[in-house]
Amino acid sequence: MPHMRPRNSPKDARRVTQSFLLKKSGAWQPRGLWEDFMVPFVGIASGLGAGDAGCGEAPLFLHQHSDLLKEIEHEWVDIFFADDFPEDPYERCSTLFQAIAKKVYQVHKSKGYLISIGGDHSCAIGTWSGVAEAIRPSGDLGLLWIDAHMDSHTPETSESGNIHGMPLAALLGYGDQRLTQILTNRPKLLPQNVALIGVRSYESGEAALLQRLGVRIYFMEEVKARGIGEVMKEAMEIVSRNTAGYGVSFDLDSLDPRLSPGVGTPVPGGLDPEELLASFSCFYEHPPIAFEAVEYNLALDRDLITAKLLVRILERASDFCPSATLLY
Ligand SMILES: [Mn+2]
Repeated sequence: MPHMRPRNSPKDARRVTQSFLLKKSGAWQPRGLWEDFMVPFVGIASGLGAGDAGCGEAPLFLHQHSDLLKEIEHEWVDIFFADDFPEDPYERCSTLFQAIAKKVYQVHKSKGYLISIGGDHSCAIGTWSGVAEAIRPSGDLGLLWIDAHMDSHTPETSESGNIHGMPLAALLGYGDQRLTQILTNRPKLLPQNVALIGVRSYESGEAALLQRLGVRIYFMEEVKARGIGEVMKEAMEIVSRNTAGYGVSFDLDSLDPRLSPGVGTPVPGGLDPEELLASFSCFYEHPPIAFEAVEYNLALDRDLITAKLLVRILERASDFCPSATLLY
Protein backbone atom coordinates (compact mmCIF):
# COMPACT_ATOMS: atom_id res chain seq x y z
CA MET A 1 0.00 0.00 0.00
CA PRO A 2 1.61 3.25 -1.12
CA HIS A 3 0.70 5.23 2.00
CA MET A 4 2.63 2.79 4.20
CA ARG A 5 5.90 4.60 3.82
CA PRO A 6 8.39 3.09 6.23
CA ARG A 7 10.32 5.60 8.29
CA ASN A 8 13.97 6.14 7.55
CA SER A 9 13.67 4.50 4.15
CA PRO A 10 15.93 6.04 1.51
CA LYS A 11 13.96 8.84 -0.10
CA ASP A 12 15.06 7.87 -3.60
CA ALA A 13 13.87 4.33 -3.13
CA ARG A 14 10.52 5.65 -2.00
CA ARG A 15 10.30 7.82 -5.10
CA VAL A 16 11.19 4.96 -7.41
CA THR A 17 8.44 2.84 -5.89
CA GLN A 18 5.90 5.61 -6.21
CA SER A 19 6.94 6.39 -9.81
CA PHE A 20 6.49 2.76 -10.65
CA LEU A 21 3.00 2.73 -9.16
CA LEU A 22 2.11 5.89 -11.03
CA LYS A 23 3.41 4.48 -14.31
CA LYS A 24 1.49 1.31 -13.76
CA SER A 25 -1.70 3.26 -13.18
CA GLY A 26 -1.20 5.31 -16.33
CA ALA A 27 -0.99 8.49 -14.29
CA TRP A 28 2.69 9.00 -14.97
CA GLN A 29 3.66 12.62 -15.53
CA PRO A 30 7.30 13.48 -16.00
CA ARG A 31 6.92 17.02 -14.69
CA GLY A 32 5.61 18.47 -11.49
CA LEU A 33 5.42 15.04 -9.98
CA TRP A 34 7.45 15.60 -6.86
CA GLU A 35 5.31 18.43 -5.59
CA ASP A 36 2.62 15.85 -4.95
CA PHE A 37 4.81 14.20 -2.35
CA MET A 38 5.01 17.22 -0.11
CA VAL A 39 2.84 16.89 2.97
CA PRO A 40 0.95 20.18 3.31
CA PHE A 41 1.48 21.92 6.67
CA VAL A 42 -0.82 24.70 7.83
CA GLY A 43 0.56 26.68 10.78
CA ILE A 44 -1.67 28.57 13.18
CA ALA A 45 0.53 30.91 15.18
CA SER A 46 -2.04 32.04 17.70
CA GLY A 47 -2.53 31.65 21.43
CA LEU A 48 -5.52 33.97 21.38
CA GLY A 49 -7.97 31.27 22.44
CA ALA A 50 -5.82 30.43 25.46
CA GLY A 51 -5.24 34.02 26.48
CA ASP A 52 -1.53 33.13 26.41
CA ALA A 53 0.81 33.81 23.50
CA GLY A 54 3.04 30.85 24.52
CA CYS A 55 1.59 28.13 22.34
CA GLY A 56 1.24 30.47 19.38
CA GLU A 57 4.98 30.20 18.76
CA ALA A 58 5.07 26.52 17.81
CA PRO A 59 4.61 26.82 14.02
CA LEU A 60 7.22 29.57 13.76
CA PHE A 61 9.63 27.59 15.92
CA LEU A 62 9.24 24.53 13.66
CA HIS A 63 9.43 26.64 10.54
CA GLN A 64 12.66 28.24 11.71
CA HIS A 65 14.19 24.94 12.88
CA SER A 66 13.54 23.01 9.73
CA ASP A 67 16.30 20.54 10.63
CA LEU A 68 13.86 19.08 13.16
CA LEU A 69 11.49 18.24 10.31
CA LYS A 70 14.10 16.91 7.89
CA GLU A 71 12.52 13.43 7.82
CA ILE A 72 9.26 14.85 6.50
CA GLU A 73 8.88 15.97 2.90
CA HIS A 74 6.61 18.86 3.77
CA GLU A 75 5.68 22.32 2.63
CA TRP A 76 4.22 25.11 4.71
CA VAL A 77 1.26 26.22 2.65
CA ASP A 78 0.49 29.03 5.07
CA ILE A 79 1.04 30.28 8.61
CA PHE A 80 -1.84 32.22 10.12
CA PHE A 81 -1.69 34.94 12.77
CA ALA A 82 -4.49 36.54 14.77
CA ASP A 83 -5.16 40.24 14.23
CA ASP A 84 -4.54 42.64 17.11
CA PHE A 85 -7.95 44.26 16.70
CA PRO A 86 -10.79 44.46 17.52
CA GLU A 87 -10.53 43.83 21.23
CA ASP A 88 -13.30 41.22 21.39
CA PRO A 89 -11.56 37.80 21.22
CA TYR A 90 -14.63 36.21 19.60
CA GLU A 91 -14.42 38.65 16.71
CA ARG A 92 -10.71 38.08 16.26
CA CYS A 93 -11.00 34.31 16.58
CA SER A 94 -13.88 34.25 14.13
CA THR A 95 -11.87 36.17 11.51
CA LEU A 96 -8.88 33.89 12.07
CA PHE A 97 -10.92 30.66 11.89
CA GLN A 98 -12.69 31.77 8.70
CA ALA A 99 -9.32 32.35 7.05
CA ILE A 100 -7.94 29.01 8.28
CA ALA A 101 -11.07 27.13 7.20
CA LYS A 102 -10.97 28.64 3.70
CA LYS A 103 -7.35 27.64 3.24
CA VAL A 104 -7.84 24.18 4.73
CA TYR A 105 -10.86 23.66 2.45
CA GLN A 106 -8.76 24.48 -0.65
CA VAL A 107 -5.73 22.46 0.42
CA HIS A 108 -7.83 19.44 1.33
CA LYS A 109 -9.74 19.58 -1.95
CA SER A 110 -6.50 19.52 -3.94
CA LYS A 111 -4.24 17.31 -1.79
CA GLY A 112 -6.65 15.09 0.10
CA TYR A 113 -4.64 15.45 3.30
CA LEU A 114 -3.02 18.08 5.49
CA ILE A 115 -1.41 18.59 8.86
CA SER A 116 -2.44 21.59 10.90
CA ILE A 117 -0.10 22.83 13.64
CA GLY A 118 -1.37 25.15 16.37
CA GLY A 119 -1.55 27.27 18.21
CA ASP A 120 -3.97 26.80 21.04
CA HIS A 121 -6.70 24.23 20.53
CA SER A 122 -9.34 26.78 19.46
CA CYS A 123 -7.74 26.61 15.99
CA ALA A 124 -9.49 23.24 15.64
CA ILE A 125 -12.63 25.20 14.76
CA GLY A 126 -10.89 26.51 11.64
CA THR A 127 -9.16 23.26 10.70
CA TRP A 128 -12.13 20.92 11.01
CA SER A 129 -14.70 23.34 9.60
CA GLY A 130 -12.54 23.42 6.48
CA VAL A 131 -12.07 19.65 6.30
CA ALA A 132 -15.76 18.92 7.04
CA GLU A 133 -16.96 21.15 4.21
CA ALA A 134 -14.29 19.85 1.82
CA ILE A 135 -15.50 16.27 2.17
CA ARG A 136 -19.20 17.15 2.55
CA PRO A 137 -20.13 15.91 -0.97
CA SER A 138 -18.89 12.44 0.04
CA GLY A 139 -20.37 12.39 3.54
CA ASP A 140 -19.80 13.37 7.16
CA LEU A 141 -16.53 13.91 9.00
CA GLY A 142 -15.47 11.80 11.98
CA LEU A 143 -13.05 13.13 14.59
CA LEU A 144 -10.78 11.59 17.20
CA TRP A 145 -10.11 14.15 19.91
CA ILE A 146 -7.04 13.17 21.97
CA ASP A 147 -6.90 15.52 24.94
CA ALA A 148 -6.65 15.80 28.74
CA HIS A 149 -9.72 18.04 28.56
CA MET A 150 -13.11 17.96 26.86
CA ASP A 151 -12.86 21.41 25.23
CA SER A 152 -16.64 21.36 25.06
CA HIS A 153 -17.69 24.49 26.89
CA THR A 154 -20.11 27.08 25.65
CA PRO A 155 -19.76 30.71 26.78
CA GLU A 156 -22.53 29.96 29.33
CA THR A 157 -20.71 27.05 31.01
CA SER A 158 -17.13 28.33 30.81
CA GLU A 159 -15.70 29.94 33.95
CA SER A 160 -12.52 31.18 32.31
CA GLY A 161 -14.20 32.29 29.09
CA ASN A 162 -11.18 30.99 27.16
CA ILE A 163 -12.10 29.96 23.63
CA HIS A 164 -9.64 27.04 23.61
CA GLY A 165 -12.04 25.37 26.07
CA MET A 166 -14.85 25.54 23.46
CA PRO A 167 -13.76 24.16 20.07
CA LEU A 168 -15.39 20.73 20.23
CA ALA A 169 -18.73 22.20 21.34
CA ALA A 170 -18.51 24.76 18.52
CA LEU A 171 -17.81 22.05 15.92
CA LEU A 172 -20.85 20.15 17.22
CA GLY A 173 -22.89 23.32 16.70
CA TYR A 174 -23.07 24.65 20.29
CA GLY A 175 -21.86 28.03 21.47
CA ASP A 176 -21.35 31.50 20.08
CA GLN A 177 -22.47 31.84 16.45
CA ARG A 178 -19.18 33.44 15.53
CA LEU A 179 -17.55 30.07 16.31
CA THR A 180 -20.26 27.68 15.12
CA GLN A 181 -20.89 29.29 11.74
CA ILE A 182 -17.47 29.13 10.12
CA LEU A 183 -17.79 28.66 6.32
CA THR A 184 -21.37 27.40 6.71
CA ASN A 185 -24.18 27.61 9.27
CA ARG A 186 -24.47 23.92 9.94
CA PRO A 187 -22.74 21.82 12.61
CA LYS A 188 -19.46 20.40 11.33
CA LEU A 189 -19.63 17.20 13.40
CA LEU A 190 -22.38 14.82 14.47
CA PRO A 191 -22.02 13.53 18.05
CA GLN A 192 -22.05 9.86 17.02
CA ASN A 193 -19.02 10.47 14.79
CA VAL A 194 -16.79 11.82 17.58
CA ALA A 195 -14.67 10.09 20.25
CA LEU A 196 -12.48 11.62 22.96
CA ILE A 197 -9.41 9.86 24.34
CA GLY A 198 -7.36 10.64 27.46
CA VAL A 199 -9.78 12.92 29.30
CA ARG A 200 -8.99 13.53 32.97
CA SER A 201 -9.83 17.17 33.69
CA TYR A 202 -13.22 18.70 32.95
CA GLU A 203 -16.07 20.75 34.33
CA SER A 204 -19.67 19.72 34.82
CA GLY A 205 -21.21 21.97 32.16
CA GLU A 206 -19.18 20.56 29.28
CA ALA A 207 -19.48 17.00 30.56
CA ALA A 208 -23.28 17.42 30.68
CA LEU A 209 -23.34 18.61 27.06
CA LEU A 210 -21.29 15.66 25.77
CA GLN A 211 -23.29 13.21 27.86
CA ARG A 212 -26.58 14.60 26.59
CA LEU A 213 -25.32 14.26 23.00
CA GLY A 214 -24.08 10.72 23.64
CA VAL A 215 -20.47 11.40 22.62
CA ARG A 216 -18.15 8.49 23.44
CA ILE A 217 -15.47 9.52 25.93
CA TYR A 218 -12.54 7.29 26.80
CA PHE A 219 -11.50 8.69 30.14
CA MET A 220 -7.92 8.16 31.26
CA GLU A 221 -9.13 5.54 33.72
CA GLU A 222 -10.50 3.38 30.91
CA VAL A 223 -7.39 3.93 28.80
CA LYS A 224 -5.22 2.71 31.68
CA ALA A 225 -7.43 -0.30 32.29
CA ARG A 226 -7.73 -1.45 28.67
CA GLY A 227 -4.54 -0.10 27.12
CA ILE A 228 -4.27 2.70 24.56
CA GLY A 229 -3.89 0.26 21.65
CA GLU A 230 -7.29 -1.36 22.18
CA VAL A 231 -8.98 1.97 22.93
CA MET A 232 -7.51 3.67 19.84
CA LYS A 233 -8.71 0.89 17.59
CA GLU A 234 -12.23 0.96 19.01
CA ALA A 235 -12.39 4.77 18.85
CA MET A 236 -11.20 4.70 15.25
CA GLU A 237 -14.04 2.33 14.40
CA ILE A 238 -16.55 4.75 15.95
CA VAL A 239 -15.32 7.78 14.01
CA SER A 240 -15.00 5.94 10.70
CA ARG A 241 -18.16 3.81 10.85
CA ASN A 242 -20.65 6.26 9.32
CA THR A 243 -18.33 8.87 7.86
CA ALA A 244 -16.57 9.70 4.60
CA GLY A 245 -13.33 10.01 6.54
CA TYR A 246 -12.01 10.89 9.95
CA GLY A 247 -9.43 13.29 11.34
CA VAL A 248 -7.26 13.32 14.44
CA SER A 249 -7.07 16.38 16.67
CA PHE A 250 -4.15 15.81 19.00
CA ASP A 251 -3.63 18.04 22.03
CA LEU A 252 -0.14 17.59 23.47
CA ASP A 253 -1.59 17.99 26.96
CA SER A 254 -3.04 14.49 26.57
CA LEU A 255 0.49 13.23 27.27
CA ASP A 256 1.74 12.75 30.80
CA PRO A 257 3.45 16.02 31.82
CA ARG A 258 6.27 14.07 33.49
CA LEU A 259 7.19 12.78 30.04
CA SER A 260 6.15 15.86 28.07
CA PRO A 261 6.46 19.15 29.99
CA GLY A 262 5.98 21.67 27.17
CA VAL A 263 2.22 22.20 27.22
CA GLY A 264 0.05 25.10 28.30
CA THR A 265 -2.35 23.27 30.62
CA PRO A 266 -0.61 20.19 32.07
CA VAL A 267 -2.70 17.60 33.92
CA PRO A 268 -1.00 14.70 35.77
CA GLY A 269 -1.63 11.08 34.85
CA GLY A 270 -1.69 11.27 31.07
CA LEU A 271 -0.78 9.09 28.12
CA ASP A 272 2.62 7.53 27.66
CA PRO A 273 4.09 9.04 24.46
CA GLU A 274 5.70 5.77 23.30
CA GLU A 275 2.51 3.81 23.82
CA LEU A 276 0.52 6.47 22.02
CA LEU A 277 2.87 6.45 19.03
CA ALA A 278 2.66 2.67 18.89
CA SER A 279 -1.15 2.83 19.00
CA PHE A 280 -1.18 4.95 15.81
CA SER A 281 -0.25 1.78 13.90
CA CYS A 282 -3.95 0.90 13.78
CA PHE A 283 -4.42 3.94 11.49
CA TYR A 284 -2.57 2.16 8.68
CA GLU A 285 -5.62 -0.04 8.22
CA HIS A 286 -7.83 2.98 7.68
CA PRO A 287 -5.78 6.20 7.53
CA PRO A 288 -7.06 9.57 8.77
CA ILE A 289 -7.75 12.28 6.17
CA ALA A 290 -6.14 15.10 8.19
CA PHE A 291 -4.17 15.52 11.39
CA GLU A 292 -3.81 18.39 13.83
CA ALA A 293 -1.32 18.92 16.68
CA VAL A 294 -1.85 21.75 19.13
CA GLU A 295 -0.87 23.40 22.43
CA TYR A 296 2.91 22.99 22.26
CA ASN A 297 4.38 25.60 24.61
CA LEU A 298 8.04 26.25 23.94
CA ALA A 299 8.49 28.43 27.03
CA LEU A 300 7.49 25.55 29.31
CA ASP A 301 9.45 22.83 27.50
CA ARG A 302 12.69 21.36 28.93
CA ASP A 303 15.54 20.43 26.60
CA LEU A 304 13.04 20.32 23.74
CA ILE A 305 11.59 17.07 25.12
CA THR A 306 8.07 17.88 23.97
CA ALA A 307 9.28 19.45 20.70
CA LYS A 308 10.99 16.20 19.81
CA LEU A 309 7.87 14.21 20.68
CA LEU A 310 5.82 16.58 18.55
CA VAL A 311 8.19 16.01 15.63
CA ARG A 312 7.91 12.22 15.99
CA ILE A 313 4.13 12.51 16.04
CA LEU A 314 4.22 14.70 12.92
CA GLU A 315 6.50 12.17 11.23
CA ARG A 316 4.02 9.44 11.96
CA ALA A 317 1.08 11.61 10.85
CA SER A 318 2.91 12.35 7.57
CA ASP A 319 2.95 8.66 6.76
CA PHE A 320 -0.81 8.81 6.28
CA CYS A 321 -0.62 11.38 3.47
CA PRO A 322 -2.14 9.51 0.54
CA SER A 323 -0.23 11.49 -2.10
CA ALA A 324 0.32 8.62 -4.47
CA THR A 325 -2.95 6.78 -3.97
CA LEU A 326 -4.89 9.88 -4.97
CA LEU A 327 -3.61 9.56 -8.51
CA TYR A 328 -5.10 6.14 -9.18
MN1 LIG B 1 -7.50 20.68 24.01
